[in-house]
Amino acid sequence: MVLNRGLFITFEGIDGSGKTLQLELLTANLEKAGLKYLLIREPGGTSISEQIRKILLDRKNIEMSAETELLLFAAARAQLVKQIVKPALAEKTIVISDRFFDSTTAYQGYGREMNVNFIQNLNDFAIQGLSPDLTFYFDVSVETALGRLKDRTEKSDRIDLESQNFMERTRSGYLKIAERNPDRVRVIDAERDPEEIFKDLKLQFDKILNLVK
Ligand code: Z5A
Repeated sequence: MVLNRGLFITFEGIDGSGKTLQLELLTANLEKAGLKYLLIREPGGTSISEQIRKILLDRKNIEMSAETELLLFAAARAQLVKQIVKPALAEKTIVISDRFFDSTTAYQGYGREMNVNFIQNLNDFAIQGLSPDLTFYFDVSVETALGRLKDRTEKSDRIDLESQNFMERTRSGYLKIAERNPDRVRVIDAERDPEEIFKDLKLQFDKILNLVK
């Protein structure tokens, strides 16, 4: 694969899947190897998108409608893509994002049971022709995820307060996304120990780095 721009990699999974821990392990590894990368998270990553993040995750905003939530995630992403991701990729940077458009399809589309086709069109509008080169989806059962999160109740945000059924629908949404995008989405069994998961992730990541070198 020869890319005339940098590499865009996204990490996805339900809350408690351990993707953030894996991101930390991966970026520590990239630093050791002296590779330049840009780490971003969604929603967020620009001043405007971080302001939107606060509104989205604030537990006080319980009255937020599903439509408002969807549009705010899309708005935060549109700003991030235009202001940060596209310029970084044009400079051949490796951009790694903790969540991207699959989160909207999985959480708002499948979790909230909104129209998935409409959401995909909205995602397309927000990303202006950009798509990740590779997505790592960390798959865990809802029971495992909840077990990992049980000590985190005080830090819970508005979306963390959703029901177990919502999490089940979101997880099965992710599995559908992976099935429909086999070239882009790699499913990682995230039920294992962090070290074992990382070995798997690193192997796959190194392969893609070698391909674009
Ligand atoms: N959201 C949305 O609805 N629509 C969208 O379009 C977008 C997002 C972009 C953002 O929250 C929320 O917005 C998120 C989805 C929604 N809500 N939910 N729910 P965030 O950015 O604050 O957080 P997050 O991305 O959901 O998750 P996180 O806090 O970064 O957690 P994580 O990545 O799932 O896992 P972790 O922090 O790496 O691990 C969780 C715990 O498990 C921690 O104590 C670890 O030490 C432990 N852990 C990790 N791996 C393991 C293994 N392998 N074994 C045992 N224990 C482990």
